[in-house]
Amino acid sequence: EGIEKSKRLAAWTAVDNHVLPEHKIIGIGSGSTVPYVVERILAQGRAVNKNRVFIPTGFQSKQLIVEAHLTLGDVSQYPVLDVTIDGADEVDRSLNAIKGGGACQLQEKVLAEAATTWVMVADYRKNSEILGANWKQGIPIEVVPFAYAGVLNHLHHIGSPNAALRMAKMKAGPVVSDNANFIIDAPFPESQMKEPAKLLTQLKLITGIVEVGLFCNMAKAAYFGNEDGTVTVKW
Ligand code: DER
Repeated sequence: EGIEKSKRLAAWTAVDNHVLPEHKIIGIGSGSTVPYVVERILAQGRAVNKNRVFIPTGFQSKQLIVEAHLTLGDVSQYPVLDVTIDGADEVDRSLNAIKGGGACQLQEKVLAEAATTWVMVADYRKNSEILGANWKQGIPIEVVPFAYAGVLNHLHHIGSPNAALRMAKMKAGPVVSDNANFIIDAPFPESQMKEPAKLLTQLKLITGIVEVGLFCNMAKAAYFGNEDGTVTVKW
């Protein structure tokens, strides 16, 4: 239906614009939009893809690459990538993003920084002016299990009284990330969300926090598929 079509539209447009024949080391993000990225890369044909290596941003991303019979690589082997394409939970007018809805933001940020070009793809629901306008689940924050209670308490006192541990649905207890850590979802008021880089710095200094789902000043472009079949590009 409309949302899946708009995800595919964003993904195909981004691949057509940014995954060129000369690009050999490709980062694949996580979530429900990136399967359309892989689909479009496969459509470029075996000849170009057999000379490429694909780096995952987590178990789901790795499965996508393996199931597409694309060559799997490791970021420790390829510390610099030509291009990484990833999803987003929300993107503001300055290309800052909330990520981590899929609890993959640590490896995603490593591959975003490793990429010469980093591009986001999403459906129209993610296209906002200010972070938090549509994404109400809060900022996903990866924490070491040992420290989660103290981090929660700290967040409660610096603007996120509703910060909470992300509990699993198909498993008893909290969600455990691909890095064996917990996720806290921390909603902050607009006054703090309108300066995401400042909030990111503040949060990164809290002991026990491994990575924060705010991606600031990193993207070259963001592509949003719209219900009417058009694509909005922010850069
Ligand atoms: O966890 C993430 O950051 C993923 O990129 C994900 O949140 C993107 O969401 P999607 O399923 O709407 O593509």
